[in-house]
Amino acid sequence: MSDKENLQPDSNSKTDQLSSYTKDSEGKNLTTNQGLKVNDTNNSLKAGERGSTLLEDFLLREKITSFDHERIPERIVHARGSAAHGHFELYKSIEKYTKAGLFTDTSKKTPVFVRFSTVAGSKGSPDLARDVRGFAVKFYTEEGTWDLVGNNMPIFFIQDAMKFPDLIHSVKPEPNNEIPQAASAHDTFYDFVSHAPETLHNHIWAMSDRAIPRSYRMMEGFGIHTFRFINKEGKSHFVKFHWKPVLGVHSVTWEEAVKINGVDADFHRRDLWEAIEAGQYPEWEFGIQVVPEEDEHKYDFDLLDPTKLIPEDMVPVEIVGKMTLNRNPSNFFAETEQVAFLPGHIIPGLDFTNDPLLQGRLFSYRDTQLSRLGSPNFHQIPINRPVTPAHNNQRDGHMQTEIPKGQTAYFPNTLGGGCPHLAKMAEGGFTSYEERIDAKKVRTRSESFSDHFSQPALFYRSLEEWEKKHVANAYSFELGKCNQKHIKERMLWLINQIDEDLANTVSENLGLSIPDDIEQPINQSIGADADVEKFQPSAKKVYLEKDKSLSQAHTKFDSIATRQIAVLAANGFSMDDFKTFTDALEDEGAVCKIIAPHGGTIKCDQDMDHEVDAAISTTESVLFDAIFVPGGKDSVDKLLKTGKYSKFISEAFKHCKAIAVCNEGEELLKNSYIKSYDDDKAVFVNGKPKNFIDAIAQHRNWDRMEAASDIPV
Ligand code: HDD
Repeated sequence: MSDKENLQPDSNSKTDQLSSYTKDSEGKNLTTNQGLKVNDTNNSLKAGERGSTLLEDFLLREKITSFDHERIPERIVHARGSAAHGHFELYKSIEKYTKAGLFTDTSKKTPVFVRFSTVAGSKGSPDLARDVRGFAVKFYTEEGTWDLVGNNMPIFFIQDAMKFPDLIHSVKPEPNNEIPQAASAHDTFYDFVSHAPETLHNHIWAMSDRAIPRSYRMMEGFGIHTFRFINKEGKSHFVKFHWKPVLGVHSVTWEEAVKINGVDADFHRRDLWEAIEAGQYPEWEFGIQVVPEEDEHKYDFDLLDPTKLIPEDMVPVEIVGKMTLNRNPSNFFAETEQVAFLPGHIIPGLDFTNDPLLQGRLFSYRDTQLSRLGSPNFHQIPINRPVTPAHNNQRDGHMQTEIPKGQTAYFPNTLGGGCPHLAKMAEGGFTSYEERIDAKKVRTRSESFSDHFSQPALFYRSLEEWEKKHVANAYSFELGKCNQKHIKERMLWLINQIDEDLANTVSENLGLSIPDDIEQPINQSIGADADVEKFQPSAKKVYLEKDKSLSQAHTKFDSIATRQIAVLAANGFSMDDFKTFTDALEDEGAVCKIIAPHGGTIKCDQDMDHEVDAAISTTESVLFDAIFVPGGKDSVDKLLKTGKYSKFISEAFKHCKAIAVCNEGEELLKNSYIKSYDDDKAVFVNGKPKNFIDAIAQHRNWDRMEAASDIPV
């Protein structure tokens, strides 16, 4: 602990607390960890100029020992992640459902720390892997810390925590050769998936565009499990939690994802960081789906089954608050790496349900922090400290940093005045919801968990044609990467249970036929002596034809804020064109970047210097949302001489992005691989900035997808 950093204008109880732990070396001497001022940190102590290094060299030993132990184990899952600080605000009290302070007092701003992640890859893996994204939120409330540890998909792969190690072992790199990194497209994953039909729902989401988001800022978040809200009267309601991004839900295409991973493996990390640094704070609205206790058995699926969502058409999401991320961490390791999320961290007004996946998580997360952070005192690490004081009789352990005073460390006591004393419920004391239980102790799975096909089918039916095509391509890619024919055939049989057209397309791409007489996909989620017939997946049901919320075609398309626009220009570009477009784009919050044949500056036709944001050799089309080419003969002639500009614009067209060109700028379109753009609703030749802006807000012109697919870049 040392110098206080200046409090920032957006400070809150958590950032104030963290500031007392931050240190700033500006203007300070270099010292040892003991505060001894160091005169030379470049040379070890030697027996003569060319002699051996002395054991005595305590400066060398301290420096090297610290370095040798810098690394801690990476997270077993979700190792790759990025995080930010912010706050949560409540729009309206929901005290009829919960007594939690953050949900009843609209004047409160609750500090949050949020970490986004991929699941399968290592800490250094690329951001654009096809994968589920973690969406973990730590609410530092006045009643204690609440961790909502969710994902960007509303369901999970498995129904019981007991299978989690199997799921993860199957998707991680194969144990004999540690291949492939951050990829599910391999035999062991599909060996597992094809024998565990409960995975199919989350799996089809992972095959959809949701698994390759455009930005962390443009994806939804879900608590997944059904939780309980408990109100002041002690009444319980079931609840599912949702985060809805204010910028809408948008993704890149698989082909872009593959390229982005090569060009900028930190694409999502950089995007989050830069948006916050630029003051374009990411925001999500917080929504709840509430189901009264008495409706627990009303649905065609079991609310305790984490592989099922509650369609929003059946139970609408009620928006009750908003989260804003407005501050980047000061230190990646201290905050983003050391933050420890535990689904078991809850507060009065919330409780768990018997979802068997959630129940197992309640054990796993505390346990994993012990090996990751090394001590049961991980809650004392600044980022993990609650903003309310913690008092109990837990003591000692590695890296204890607190000095508890007094003679007693037990309860009850008289010598310590009975302190710390228990909290009555009226004082905010936590008690578990008194759920009635009258059951046999059994190791089994509920039969109500056996419907594995209805919801993947609902998801697929709800998608637009372009989304369906992406799903078919993803299955074809992933299974195409598998070597074992029997695994692919089993998968084809299962996909066929979801949708026949989908299975036909994938089978054609794989060059395999869909087996109609394979051994039934015996659900291996049962014990060796269980009644196999009883646990077969039940027949597909259609209780809802479509649910709009499942398709990205129905998200928000009303903003171009934070969108990255490449302005292709060289010396002599038209200042009028440039100003007309970039002013309009920047007024709407877009970020325009000049991509020139070289770095430094370029001159416009009015002889003004303009800073170049990137030389064409250092950047790629896939990093941008749209392209603008101002006119100016000299400029365009230079661009035409550099082949990469043609690739740049062709690629943007292929990926269905908006393109605007002015005057001579059209030559770039004519000299690209684009065959026809006359009738394209997102290509503008001497068009109005407003129309270009509207097209960018649409994210992509998917109507172009088929026509652009033969572009060879
Ligand atoms: Fe988990 C990390 C999300 C099931 C065991 N999980 C972790 C993180 C997220 C999730 C977002 C990263 C947190 C961070 O940023 O530090 N996990 C989920 C969701 C699940 C889920 C949404 C199902 C609904 N997880 C799950 C199960 C188990 C685990 C069933 C074990 C039985 N998860 C872990 C873990 C991790 C973890 C091994 C690794 C690092 C950590 O906990 O802190 O304990």
